[in-house]
Amino acid sequence: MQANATPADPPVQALPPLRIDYARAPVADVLRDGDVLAVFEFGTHVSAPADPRHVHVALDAIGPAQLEVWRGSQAVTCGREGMLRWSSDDHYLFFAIEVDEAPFGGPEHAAEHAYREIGRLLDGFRFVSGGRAHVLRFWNYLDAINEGDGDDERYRHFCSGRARGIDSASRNGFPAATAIGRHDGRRLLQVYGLGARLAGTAIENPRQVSAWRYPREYGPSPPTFARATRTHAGQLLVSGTAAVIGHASQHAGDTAAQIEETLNNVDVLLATAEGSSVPAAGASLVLKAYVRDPADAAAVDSGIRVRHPALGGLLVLVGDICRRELRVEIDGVHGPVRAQATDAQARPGS
Ligand code: 3EB
Repeated sequence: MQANATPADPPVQALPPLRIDYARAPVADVLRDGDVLAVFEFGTHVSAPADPRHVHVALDAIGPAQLEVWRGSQAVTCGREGMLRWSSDDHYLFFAIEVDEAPFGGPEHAAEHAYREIGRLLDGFRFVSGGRAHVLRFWNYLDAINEGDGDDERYRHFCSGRARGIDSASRNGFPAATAIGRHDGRRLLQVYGLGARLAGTAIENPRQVSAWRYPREYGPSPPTFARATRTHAGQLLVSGTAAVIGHASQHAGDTAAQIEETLNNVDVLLATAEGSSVPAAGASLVLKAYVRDPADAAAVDSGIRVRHPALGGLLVLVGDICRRELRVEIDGVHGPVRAQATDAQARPGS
């Protein structure tokens, strides 16, 4: 099959890309597909997930889509272990945990527990090949993220616990991450993430101080995440990105300027990552935006579409960003998001 390969042909990908889509559909219909690794349902309505691959996050979505769907490329198996849920197509590992803060006395010890539990799953999990899972990405959602002053802010407590618990889950360095606040009043810490058979590469933003090097003024424990992870499938998993330059928030009170600065930071990450590898053919960009004030949603939507007219997908959610002066945060994936590895390999010339 590769007999006619020339140096111009893309290398056969050792890891097929994760497929990511935003949709509005009944969750049960999506879960019937055997290639579905995870379905994230956004909205402040009541939902009681029964399938290990289904996560409900109580952040309202603006616009039609309210589901994010991850698909693998082979049959998916899934299960539960204690508070954890997981699924795998034998290339990727999805995992999720929800921890009630009450028995832990708040977000700090809940976060430490959540990350230790994820670490235990990762220590025990093996793909069929016998290989371990390497974490590429974490998402964190907690209630009232900005409540409490100074070092007593709930986000800072969360960071301290995460920093203590994350060891086993960050054997290859810190992965990309997002941390966003809900306001549903449920003191429930939700952490989910993605691992893969092959480790990713951390990418930092040259315009920003690495989060794990933030100075003391931002809290006793710096946030433990990389600005992005480049995967072996040629995808760039972009962390929650905001209007931060150096370590300082920019354009307080000016949403339009924060949108532009945030998109500048996303562009710099894409450029920095492409400098380190061959850009993926047929790359597309899929973004999720979080707005503190729903009144800013239309401006965020149009600001993103003007800068990225060929956008492959956009989901705008109402959520709190972990610094009070920040009004918008954007995360996403760049790369062959919709392509199916099998198609690309079957028709190399098309
Ligand atoms: C920042 O640049 C904005 O604590 O996991 C962005 C992404 C932010 C992830 C996290 C925090 C986190 O510092 C905040």
